[in-house]
Amino acid sequence: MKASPILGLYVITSTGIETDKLLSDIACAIQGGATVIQYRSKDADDAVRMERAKMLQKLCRSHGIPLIINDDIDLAHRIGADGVHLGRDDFTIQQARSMLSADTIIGSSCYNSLEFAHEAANAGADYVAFGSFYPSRTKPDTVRATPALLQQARNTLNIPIVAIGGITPLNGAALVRAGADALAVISGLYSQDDIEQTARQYAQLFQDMENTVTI
Ligand code: TZP
Ligand code: MG
Repeated sequence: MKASPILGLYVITSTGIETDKLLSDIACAIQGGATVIQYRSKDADDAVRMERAKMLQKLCRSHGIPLIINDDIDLAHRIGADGVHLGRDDFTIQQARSMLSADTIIGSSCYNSLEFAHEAANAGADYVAFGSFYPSRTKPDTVRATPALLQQARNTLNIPIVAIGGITPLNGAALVRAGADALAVISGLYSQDDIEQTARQYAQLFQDMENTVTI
């Protein structure tokens, strides 16, 4: 599945909800235009994580979009996930690559560090993520990244760039213009009553950008 680009609306699962709700929220996000899903679990035990990951994988596969597992290389390996996303405190990219198949997508959190992003790219990361760009309800204590950093990254990296942190359909346009290939979102999506419609608004930002570029 490596050919799948990390491009567009990248939706991360919500925590602290039942499996049915988790799946139905993601189904709505996909209907609205999500193009990448990440399973991020901070609360469930191993058995529940495995069950949820497999169900999400089935859902994503039925729509031809990649499922990325946050942090947990073992889980990614066991279900044959399309990808894994690593933070600075998780495994290194080299360790992940040695444990996963060559075509597994590996993403790396780079916070606000272009240097870290270059290291990740050189180590074989398939995409990098920067953030938080705006105050994040999900991760209030993160460092702040800027659109200028995205522009620099755009000019010096040739792998997809993901922006994360407090992104809404309103403030996301500036990040797409600055060079983000994908917007990763949690609360900006789930805080809204209509997840499908909100996902559509995020997806529209990429459509708008395409229209601007081709005019
Ligand atoms: N990494 C940086 S900010 C963040 C993560 C996982 C949380 C993003 O969630 P939200 O709710 O879209 O700000
Ligand atoms: Mg992590």
